[in-house]
Amino acid sequence: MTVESTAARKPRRSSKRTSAVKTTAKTSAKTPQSSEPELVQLLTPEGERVEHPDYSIDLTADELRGLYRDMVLTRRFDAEATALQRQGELGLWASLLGQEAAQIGSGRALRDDDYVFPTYREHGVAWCRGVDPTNLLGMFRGVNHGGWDPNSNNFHLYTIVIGSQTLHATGYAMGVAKDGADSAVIAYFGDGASSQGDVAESFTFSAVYNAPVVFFCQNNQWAISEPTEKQTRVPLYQRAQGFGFPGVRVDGNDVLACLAVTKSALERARRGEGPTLVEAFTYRMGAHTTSDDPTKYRADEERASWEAKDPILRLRAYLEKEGAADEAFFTALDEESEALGKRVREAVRAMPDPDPIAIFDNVYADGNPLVDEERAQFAAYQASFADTAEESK
Ligand SMILES: Cc1ncc(C[n+]2csc(CCOP(=O)(O)OP(=O)(O)O)c2C)c(N)n1
Ligand SMILES: [Mg+2]
Repeated sequence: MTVESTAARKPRRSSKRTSAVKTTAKTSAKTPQSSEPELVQLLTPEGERVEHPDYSIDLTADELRGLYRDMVLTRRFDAEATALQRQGELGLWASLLGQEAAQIGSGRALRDDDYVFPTYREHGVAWCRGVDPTNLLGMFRGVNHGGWDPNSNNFHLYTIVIGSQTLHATGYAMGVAKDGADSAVIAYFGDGASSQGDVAESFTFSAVYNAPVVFFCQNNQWAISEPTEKQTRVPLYQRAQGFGFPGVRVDGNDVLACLAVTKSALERARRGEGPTLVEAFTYRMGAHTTSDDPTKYRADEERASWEAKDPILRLRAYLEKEGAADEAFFTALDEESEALGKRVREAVRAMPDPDPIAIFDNVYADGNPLVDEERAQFAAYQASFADTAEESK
């Protein structure tokens, strides 16, 4: 079962200028393996454009380069964060390596007035929303509880409690509908989260209330050390059918397909037709977090097979084949990447340690007697060290 296609766009004439190259498909899409469920793909791992009967996309060379730049910079930022954790600058990091296309494709499908509810791994979506990457790192360094104002970019704070943000998104979407707005809401979650009761509840509520929400599941094949087979007996996108809304599986390593499918689902939500489940079929190339060692539970061959489907390499192959990007573009992007890495590194190292007592701030909007008591106890405890320091003088 797939969602409806986006409205057919007017075919554009291709120009000789590379800046106007079209992403017209040259070959017909085939289901990757006949035994596998349908998977929407517009760009093969080899960088060939293919057609899909329900989804079309028509991007300029400029837009294609933009998607490529987003993915490259996101990957560079992610690599820097992993390195910073290894150097003791961050307590933890959850890498998005391998999931750049799912995040940039879906992130670029959004309008500014749409609202995003992420997990803890949506660094690429944050990038698309204009959240400064350095703001993502405060929580992972342990110096704040979030790091940005969700309402500045319509990008909610990272959520660690697995699946809970799908309920927040559903409630928010019901509010959007009541306001009569035509914006949409998107909730990100993982294959593991799909087993949570919260996700099932949000599917039920959003379906019966026709909430304008897109459920974007990045099936990266693993929930820490648990494979997807331990989450479901059916392909995840088919779950939606039982709740009464459409589900679609998209090649999560194909940025064009992720963009087209998410756009279509968002438009459906805007039209008041209710939720859609998008299953982006992808792979977590790195560890679950920097605290995890995936060699303990998965084979090297599996990772290697997904390396051949790399989302960035396939778009680069396409850009080069089409003459849509030249060496100067790639060189300039390399330099921009290094500058981003340096900026992030310096910003993290310069983050001031918070006053320990600040942990009690913002627990309740209007204060709470128990929290006040705990704050006072902690203040006395801290003051006891000052006395000791005085005595030892
Ligand atoms: C309610 C809840 N249960 C358990 C955990 C511990 N936990 C953290 S990440 C994770 C796995 C999530 O897997 P998935 O949803 O596939 O997302 P991924 O990490 O692969 O992006 C678990 C079980 C948690 N954070 N919250
Ligand atoms: Mg997962």
